[in-house]
Amino acid sequence: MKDTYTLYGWHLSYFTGKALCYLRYKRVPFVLRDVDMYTLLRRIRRKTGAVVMPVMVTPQGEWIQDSSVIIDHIEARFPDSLVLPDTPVQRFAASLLEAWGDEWWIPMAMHTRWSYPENYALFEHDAGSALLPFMPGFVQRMAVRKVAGRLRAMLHSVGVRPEQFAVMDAWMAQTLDQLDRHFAQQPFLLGAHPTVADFGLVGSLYGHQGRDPWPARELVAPRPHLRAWIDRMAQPQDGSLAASPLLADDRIAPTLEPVLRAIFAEFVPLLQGINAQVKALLPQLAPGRPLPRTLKDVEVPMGGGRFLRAAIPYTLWMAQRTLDLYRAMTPDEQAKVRDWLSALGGEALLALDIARLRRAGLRVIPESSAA
Ligand SMILES: N[C@@H](CCC(=O)N[C@@H](CS)C(=O)NCC(=O)O)C(=O)O
Repeated sequence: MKDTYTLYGWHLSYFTGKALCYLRYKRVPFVLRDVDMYTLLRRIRRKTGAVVMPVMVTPQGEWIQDSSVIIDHIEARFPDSLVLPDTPVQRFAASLLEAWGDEWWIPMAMHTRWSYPENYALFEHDAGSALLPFMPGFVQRMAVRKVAGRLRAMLHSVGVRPEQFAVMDAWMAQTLDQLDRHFAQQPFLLGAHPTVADFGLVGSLYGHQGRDPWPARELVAPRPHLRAWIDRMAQPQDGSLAASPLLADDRIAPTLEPVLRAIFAEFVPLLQGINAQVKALLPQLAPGRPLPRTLKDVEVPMGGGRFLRAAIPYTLWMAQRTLDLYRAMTPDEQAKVRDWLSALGGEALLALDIARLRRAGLRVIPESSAA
């Protein structure tokens, strides 16, 4: 067991699903350990400064928090089936899709779980036995009620507000249809093996829409190609998958275009809105201080409607990762990315101009003000 990694998390958890599918695909020797109350409130808090999951512990005893940093860590040590494409457009698109899957989908995941009471029994069972494995059921249920209360308290902030349900439902129906059509043609988002794009998107779809009873039955089961993709992501049976190619010539499948256009029309305005608030705050921020976890509301397009959610500065750190990949490219590669972006209406992404950010748990610290 000396080379074994430990992933602390729950199947219920968005970002645990992402890290879990990734570690399985990479064939990394690891065990998934449930997070109990002591681990969540004491060990993880002490090691990472946040009450959060997933966290991965390396064979050397290092605690790594954040699914993207977990992926970075493993990619550097297991170079066999890399999940960031080599070619410029696919590389940039994969990273952008990861950020979108991680951040844009949070309201969808929270809505499909918490707006439908029938999902609670699974949450209560799984979270209860994970949190307090040796306690009687009624004590477990009390502990779960507390955790559920904490999560429900976040609903308004992430945009899960009754007056927005119709817009979210319409958006989800349309996007899930687009993804179902795409997966009817392609095994994964960019071709025949998964990339960070797939791991980002599977966060919401594995633990929430794909596993909670209401959305699994009402949203995912009617879309069999989407269901099959979630299952492929969760159980990558075939070790030869990594050798299967992405689309040739740095192409992106036309079936993904509607999704990408929506990202440029919706997610990029979200980034712009968050960035504007962060810029306005910078002059008042003491050096080395993290930005608040959430700021004021941002209003963005969503499908045919409008959507309000609180700005989360962390989201800019994910966008910074994508823009860093662009900055590291040769001028020729950058030109290819720019051409691709302008064909899909996405040039504004490159003009974002984010103040350099460092991550600290679930928060970010502007480097210009860092001590
Ligand atoms: N961006 C982080 C996010 C981790 C995260 O938000 N985890 C959720 C569970 S899926 C959590 O623990 N949230 C607690 C909180 O937001 O206070 C990652 O990629 O790992």
